[in-house]
Amino acid sequence: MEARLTEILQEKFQTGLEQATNEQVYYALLTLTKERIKEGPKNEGKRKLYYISAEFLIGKLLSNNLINLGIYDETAEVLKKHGKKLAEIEEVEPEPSLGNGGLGRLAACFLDSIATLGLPGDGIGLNYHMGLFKQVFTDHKQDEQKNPWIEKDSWLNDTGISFEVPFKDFSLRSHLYDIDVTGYEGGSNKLHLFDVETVNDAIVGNGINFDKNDIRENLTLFLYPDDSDKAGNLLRIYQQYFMVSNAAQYIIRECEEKGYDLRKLHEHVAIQINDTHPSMVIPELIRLLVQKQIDFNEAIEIVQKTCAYTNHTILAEALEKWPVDYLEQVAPQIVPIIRDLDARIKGRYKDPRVHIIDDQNRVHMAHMDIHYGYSVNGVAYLHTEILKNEELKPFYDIYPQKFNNKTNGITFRRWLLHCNHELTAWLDEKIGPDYRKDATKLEKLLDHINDEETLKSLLVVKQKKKEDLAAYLKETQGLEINPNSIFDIQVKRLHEYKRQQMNALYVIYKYLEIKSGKKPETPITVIFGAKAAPAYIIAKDIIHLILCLQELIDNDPEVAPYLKVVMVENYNVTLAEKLIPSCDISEQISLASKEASGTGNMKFMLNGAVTMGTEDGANVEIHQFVGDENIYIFGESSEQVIEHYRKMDYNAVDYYINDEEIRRLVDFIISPELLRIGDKYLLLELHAELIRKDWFMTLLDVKDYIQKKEQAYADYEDRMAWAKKMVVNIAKAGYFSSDRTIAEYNRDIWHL
Ligand code: OX2
Repeated sequence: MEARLTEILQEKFQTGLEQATNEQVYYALLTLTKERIKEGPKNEGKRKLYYISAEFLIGKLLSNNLINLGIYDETAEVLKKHGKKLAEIEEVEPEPSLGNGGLGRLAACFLDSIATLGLPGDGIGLNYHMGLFKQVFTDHKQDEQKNPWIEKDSWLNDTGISFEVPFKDFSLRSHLYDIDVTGYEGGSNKLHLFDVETVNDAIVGNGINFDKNDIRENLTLFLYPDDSDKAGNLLRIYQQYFMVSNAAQYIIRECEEKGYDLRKLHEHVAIQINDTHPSMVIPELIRLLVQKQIDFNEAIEIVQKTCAYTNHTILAEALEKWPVDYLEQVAPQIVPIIRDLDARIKGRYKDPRVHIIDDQNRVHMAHMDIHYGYSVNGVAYLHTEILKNEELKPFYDIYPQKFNNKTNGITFRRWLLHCNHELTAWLDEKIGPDYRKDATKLEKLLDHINDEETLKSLLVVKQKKKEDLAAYLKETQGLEINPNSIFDIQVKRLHEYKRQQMNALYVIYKYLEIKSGKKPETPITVIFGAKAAPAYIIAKDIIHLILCLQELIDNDPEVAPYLKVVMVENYNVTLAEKLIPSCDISEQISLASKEASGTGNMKFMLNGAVTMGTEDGANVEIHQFVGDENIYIFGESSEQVIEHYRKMDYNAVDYYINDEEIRRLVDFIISPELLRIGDKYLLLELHAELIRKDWFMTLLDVKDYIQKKEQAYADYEDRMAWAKKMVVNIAKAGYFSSDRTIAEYNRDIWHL
């Protein structure tokens, strides 16, 4: 390894390891790693999976690839010998910005596990040049900036493969780039990212503005471009159709190259439709098969036996419904197919709730997936039950056999081995390395739960990670946090249903308590990280409130020694890898029934944080695994919440009027202290929203939440008892390995 690295440095930069800069070493390691992957085994088989997704939030790849190739330690050693630190070299790598949140990160974890299990399965998506926006804070507000991440030398390999994608008035040529996906001590697969040959980065002006109508130049610029107007909606349809047409053409081409009979496509191909963004692959694949002289009815049957759909949310606004005339304007060739698919359903079922095209002439993408795919899955037990019994009940009545649950998981390579070397070493020492290949082996930890040395050394590991985070935030963001405080962390996209606003109300509560003389025994640091969709006003107001609270508390000498609030800027995978290992309390406080699964909850648990959560998503399963003693559960249940929606009996204003304590916290949002710091209009807007609308029932659960947090902070004081909770959380995390999830997908859906 050392010899080759030296050689590459000579060839590329005419320098040696000692003299090379961190940048030069990074690019040399990039080259070396790509060579190793190329020489290594590839996963193959008779049936292959194609996981189509609008997002792949893959994070930096160098360290993960080194770990998976089994050369991480060797590389670190070699570098050390020459006065270099691998951790510093990692910093050089730009983070690909190809995803938004849990859905995209899940896709990345899945690719890792698919490769690790030796299954033939590739990802297919788009190569967004600016990705999701980069978040910067100015005047306590979120600003969006472009986030270019593609460099001349990167993980992208130019394949030279290109397809023609026909739109109504023009067509576009694609260009395919591949990223190798390594498995842990296993074979590799690929992530295929399609780009447009004519894309033009230069049309992006200030912030993230660009001409939405110039499809030839803008199609692969941004992930989730603003869709608050018609041009934005059309652009999203252009992106989706471009993605799936390329996917379908690529899949057919691969099958033809291998000499497969396209009439038996389903014997060789499984397509997983990740949420509804890729749903148009169904009519597109039918169209292309018909072009290959396959009979229309037969093409439908083939596609039906090939495609499976994953649902990630019950939030109505996220279930895509495209107006037929928008589809006509973008890709008219698939509209007659969709109409035909719909007519067949209308002929069979009277119930308008299962029709594909509704009476307002909109295409319900999920409905098309369910009728014309062979599997529908939710992403956690509770979520799948809600799909079957509430949201998609009319479909479940027709096709009970299609519905199945696949509780999400996370890859332990990134979320333990890579991000927490100290905990990994501690585990190796306590229980040996078997858990690396079989995560359920973590349970062996329970044998040591009464061993004082074990508990103490675990607390030492946690303390080290807190110090690491403090140093990192100081260096990269200029934020100062106290490593001897409790780290209470909520990091995820900003959305009202996730209820960052409820956590902010807790901060207000604590601030007022401290002002009245009640000081916490151990200081508390509440950390937030979240991006708000650029057009989501209330989400941005919540960020504004948090940033105002941060300033207020920082400048109050009475409070600052005991309480600190920080919102980290531009929360992304790289930051998550630093935040999660340091966490004591993991905030998973969505309104019950609304968070389909959550995956951050699993990452925190694995790293020894204790969950503060509602009975929602995968929290329900975490609760079952760790037991009442090792999790803080609060708030109304999903049944109760669903009942409130059904009866429409939740009125935030009643809580506000009738409960003096709640009123005091909510009114603090428009207190003179905060109005002096923040934007009066935004704070008033949020205040009014909480009282008049509060769609996600913050005020319903806030008091129970406060009480449970107080309980958790009090329990934290007994360090040994707390360490036991940490041990149980780590020991029980094995179920949430994405290796388990993928094994289930393969057993029940893909049959690779
Ligand atoms: C997210 C869900 O909100 C989250 O609960 C889940 O863990 C994740 O998907 C992975 O399944 N966009 N993001 C999601 O759903 C949608 C739509």
